[in-house]
Amino acid sequence: MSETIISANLVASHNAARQPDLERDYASLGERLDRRGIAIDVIRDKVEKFGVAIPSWGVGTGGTRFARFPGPGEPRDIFDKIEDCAVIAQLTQATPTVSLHIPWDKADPNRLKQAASRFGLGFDAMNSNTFSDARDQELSYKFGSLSHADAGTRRQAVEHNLECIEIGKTLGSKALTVWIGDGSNFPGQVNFAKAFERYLDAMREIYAGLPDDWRLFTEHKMYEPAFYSTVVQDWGTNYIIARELGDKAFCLVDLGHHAPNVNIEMIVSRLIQFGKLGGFHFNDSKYGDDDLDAGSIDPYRLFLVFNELVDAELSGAKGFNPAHMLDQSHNVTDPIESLMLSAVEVQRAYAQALLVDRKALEGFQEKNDALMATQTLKAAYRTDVEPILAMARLRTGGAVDPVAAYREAGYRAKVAAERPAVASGGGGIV
Ligand SMILES: [Mn+2]
Repeated sequence: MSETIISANLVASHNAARQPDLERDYASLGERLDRRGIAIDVIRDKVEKFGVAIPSWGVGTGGTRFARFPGPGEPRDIFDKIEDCAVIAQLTQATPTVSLHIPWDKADPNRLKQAASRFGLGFDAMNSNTFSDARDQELSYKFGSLSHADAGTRRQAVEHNLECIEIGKTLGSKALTVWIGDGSNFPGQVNFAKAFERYLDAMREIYAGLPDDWRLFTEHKMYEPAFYSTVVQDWGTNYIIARELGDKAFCLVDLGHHAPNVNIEMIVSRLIQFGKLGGFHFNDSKYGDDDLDAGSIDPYRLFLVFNELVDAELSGAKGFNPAHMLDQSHNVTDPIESLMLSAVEVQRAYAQALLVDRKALEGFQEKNDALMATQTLKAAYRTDVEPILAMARLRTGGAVDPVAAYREAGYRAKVAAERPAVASGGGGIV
């Protein structure tokens, strides 16, 4: 039995007070879904099994390139971060794993494993960092890493990624995510083709160091920090990378890493169709890579992404096994609260997508009935699935209302007393 950080008695009394209303709401929704030929318990079971990883860097307060305003009780190190992640997992029962970032989270891997398993947490994909310089690093990444003009700098970046794999092996991770900030800020600064060729050569070396049961995720991002050209800037480039490297290489889609108005759900469909969808970094944005909470700006888009994922799941698309992870920056909210609600939002989109009448949708598509086809999606999206999500949490030991339980527990005030405030800290977002 894993340890819990929030008192189990507190969660139990929180739930007891809400259970009668929840049971009525669940029964009522169950009856309405039954009329649509949907068994509510089947949806709930799938939601209970659905997990999304928490990024270790997400539990600290984020910032912008102008400033960072630290919050109270920020984690001081990876062990504090693991405790914050344990709170999120306990109350939502939706985040069974943590995704580590090296070197930010560097510590004795056996200690890390022990700290996480105390709370029943596992480790998701490892994340390397060659977009900033670590302390005591010999060569700088100011002008790039895996695509750098200098062979020595590329070698250093390759070695770092191989080290991430080694650490991950001890932790039980099964994937490495690589995102680089390489690119240029001025026309003419970099030769596009040469930089990409150098990147591919370096990635081939990293790929060669991957255990047989691991996957390599490459993450594209249109711009920032390189504001003129970026080496891995779009899904087309990312697809080329995955195809060039081999069967263990897949594309990772961060929802904030596209141009405005880009049809992300169609990109997702393409990657599924050609067996190269590796996983997601969920977040939301209004303008660019805003890294806002999942579903906070455009929940319908999140639903449409999940519509593609559920379609692939139900049709048994070959090799379909995407990794789910949040990747957000919390500048003005309590990161634990934002991450709890974001995990729930991702579950919500999944549950809604499970409600799509796919047979009817296919019929409308075949008959070119655009209006009814789109209404079929809307009917699923408009369904308030909150009772399903809350019931899943209740049954698995989470809190019916995670934020309310978290506030009742006074966790933030407690850790604020234990963890001294820091003026600034690592808050990079990728
Ligand atoms: Mn990301």
